[in-house]
Amino acid sequence: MRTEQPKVIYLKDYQAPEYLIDETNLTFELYEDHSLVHAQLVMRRNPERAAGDAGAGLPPLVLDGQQLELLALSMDDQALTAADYQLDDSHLTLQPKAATFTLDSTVRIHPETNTALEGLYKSGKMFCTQCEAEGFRKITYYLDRPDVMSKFTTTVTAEQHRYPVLLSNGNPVASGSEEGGRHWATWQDPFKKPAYLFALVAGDLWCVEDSFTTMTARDVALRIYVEPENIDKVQHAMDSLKKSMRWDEEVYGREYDLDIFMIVAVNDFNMGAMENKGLNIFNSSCVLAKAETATDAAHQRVEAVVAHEYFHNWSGNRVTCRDWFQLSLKEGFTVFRDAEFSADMNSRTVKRIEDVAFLRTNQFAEDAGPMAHPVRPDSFMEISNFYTLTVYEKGSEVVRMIHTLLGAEGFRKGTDLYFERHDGQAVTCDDFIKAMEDANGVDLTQFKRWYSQAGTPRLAVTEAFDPAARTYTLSFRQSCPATPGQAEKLPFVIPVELGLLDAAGNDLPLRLAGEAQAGGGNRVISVTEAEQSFTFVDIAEKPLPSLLRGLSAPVKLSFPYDRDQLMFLMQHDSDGFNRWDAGQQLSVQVLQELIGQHQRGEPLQLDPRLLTAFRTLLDDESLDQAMVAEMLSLPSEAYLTEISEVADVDAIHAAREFTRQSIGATLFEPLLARYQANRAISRETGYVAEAAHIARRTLQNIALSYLMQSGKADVLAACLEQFKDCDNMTERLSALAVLVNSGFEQEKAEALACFADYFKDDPLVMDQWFSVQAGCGLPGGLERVQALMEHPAFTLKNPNKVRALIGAFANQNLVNFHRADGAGYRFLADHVITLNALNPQIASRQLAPLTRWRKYDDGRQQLMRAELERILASGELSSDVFEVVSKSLA
Ligand code: 0A1
Ligand code: ZN
Repeated sequence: MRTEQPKVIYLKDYQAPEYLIDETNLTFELYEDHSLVHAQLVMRRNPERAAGDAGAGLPPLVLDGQQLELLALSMDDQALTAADYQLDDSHLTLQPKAATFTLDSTVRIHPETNTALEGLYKSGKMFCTQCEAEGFRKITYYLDRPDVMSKFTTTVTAEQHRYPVLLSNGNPVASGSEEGGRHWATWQDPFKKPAYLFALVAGDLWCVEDSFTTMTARDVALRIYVEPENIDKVQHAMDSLKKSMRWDEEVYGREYDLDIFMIVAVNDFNMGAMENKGLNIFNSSCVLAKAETATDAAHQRVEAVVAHEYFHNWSGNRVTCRDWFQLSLKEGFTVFRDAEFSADMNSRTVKRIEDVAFLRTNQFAEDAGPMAHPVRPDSFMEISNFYTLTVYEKGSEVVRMIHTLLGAEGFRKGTDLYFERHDGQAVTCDDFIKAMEDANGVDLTQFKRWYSQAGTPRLAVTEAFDPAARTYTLSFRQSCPATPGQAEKLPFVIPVELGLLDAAGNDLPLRLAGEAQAGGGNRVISVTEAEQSFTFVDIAEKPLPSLLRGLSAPVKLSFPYDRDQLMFLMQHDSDGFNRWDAGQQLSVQVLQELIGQHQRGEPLQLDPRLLTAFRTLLDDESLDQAMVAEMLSLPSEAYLTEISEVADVDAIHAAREFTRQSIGATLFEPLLARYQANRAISRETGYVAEAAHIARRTLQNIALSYLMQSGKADVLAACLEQFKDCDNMTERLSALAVLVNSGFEQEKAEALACFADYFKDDPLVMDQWFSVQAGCGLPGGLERVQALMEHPAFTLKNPNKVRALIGAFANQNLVNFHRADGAGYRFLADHVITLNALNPQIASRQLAPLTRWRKYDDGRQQLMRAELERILASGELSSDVFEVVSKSLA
């Protein structure tokens, strides 16, 4: 906890470390009421910093350390006493006498009471660690910064009976028993690494074992460790791991480098997973999956997260970050890598649609709020607050744009050079860009503004057709709103992938004025100036532009399409993503019209063209069912909020619900036909994990949710049949969600009770049960959530539970959370205050919805601010919560 205001740390103050640690030898003694950590650090003066030493002597050694009880300290085998060092809350300072020395320390720590889940802690009965970003300093005194890379050898000792499995990074080198029922194991990691990649696990775990033969024919043992009751939920993760390993060899030429690769599933984890060298630790929600307990979406998330963490072995571990401002160096790049992997394993277009919908709803909102920051931030108080959508998702978009600009081959040349040049180093985003430039002979100076300027750029496009000259001109005007600390922005490099459609919907061959000949019908142009025009020649009739295909840049594009043009694009655009996007734009226009009607107190009147467009989709059996499902999904309330100047929560909810009802009523027949056909196949084949079946189930469940709007008894019967008679969680949970959102009170209560009874011992399934109810937009949402907080399966100590109930309520149940009397805000603030003391990282993340107060009407603004102020005044705040609250109120 903080006693004074946390310090702001600036990128511009970066200095290389004064000392380096060549070897780190750790011994852990794990006990039930404390643990001991012995560290032997083989250290030397950093030659880079040694220039002035001859005159000035050696600088002090300042080690990081928090919540450690120092029991013994010696330098070169000389015991040190309190007079030889200074100790405060977060540092141990001492004076080396020689440029090389060995430091030995012993500290006592308390994993058994560590609820922050950072450093060494207990999750249930097992010990585990989480060291990124600055958790290692809670384990021992150290230079806890990513540019200090060391070779680690780790010995773990523990009671054999309770902790038969003892793991750490690298390869196992020795093990044995001790008297008194204890045993030990030693692990050695041959690769130098920063402390944030350190990991240790001790527990009673079972594992599934497999192997992988690398591109150079080396055999790697693969092991996934779980608590015994989960051993039947590991195969999907193992399959995903093997696919990831092969894909990284094929697409990036990257081979795995140790003899063993391990994954451990833990129930209490702040994030999704962690890429510790050779020993990935996963939130169990991102590794466990089987058809009966995990939805299709959950299976896909497991596949993506397994890949993400595996890919970090090169983009993050072999080449790591110099400092935490460079976080996107590893995260943006690795998200891009995992997104491309998922695109290759599943439907590329659907993956892109999902990612863009998420980016637009959530990252764009972050970039427009008080915590907005560049992909490479230039200051922070608490680094844990910067594991953000901007660093991850926008960072990935930035890498995607480089890929778009250089092409797949040029990009690969760039990554080859990057890995070759920087293997074993801790580097910067500039180094990444430099490798791209050098490998391709290009200048990315202006492009780098994507790393330093925050905010979502606007790109307004207008057209001019000259029939006499047969030219068609697109004029672009870019701008970027001010963000905290950045009033003025310079123009970005915006790659715009586009096509021009003729009256039949075909892409016209494209030739820009001045070019010798026409190319294909799809190309990328770079908008680099504040205002810039591009003229296409040989255009006989006025075309319809398809702009920013695949969202080729993370910007907000506007073009004055009318609804008929959007319907045309929905049907004809050769780019699947833009067909979806045209549908979204049509829906947005229609919904915004309804929002206006609601605000003026007029009767709601839905533009029938939306229904026509949806009917066309349902009637065309040749379309990919996954695409149909995506296109039938209306923009979420959260997205409608993001694009509103002032969000009218009630009007948005009313407009969207009205539209859903109209769709259910008007398109009842075709929806029912699709539902019945697809459900019949589900019954016939049972659960099949393949893409076509996933698509079919998605469409089936969307159809069911619309059909249920009718309130018809037949639909209720179908829903109950699906709920009871299916063999998988995808169908069961969808049916449950549809029931929960319906007015069939008795059936709803029975289904919820029956589900909870059956799955009460499976925490991940219970998370889904909480979420479905937390997200229900019917009146009384807050009271339902408050009651669920008392449920025996709920605990504030488990981050997944907090996210499933409190997080789902505040982020997905907007009408209830934003209740006009502010009770939703009070509820959230109360729990943030409690969580602040238990788990600061989780507390600060849950705060996000309150930070968006500027989006709402005056009354709500005041209520939200009042809660932020109440949190600020509530006592000792963690740096995590303090930073977010104080920046939100600034
Ligand atoms: N590097 C991990 C994310 C991660 C970050 C912080 C954590 O603890 C506070 C845990 C995981 C990843 O990108 O997957
Ligand atoms: Zn990552």
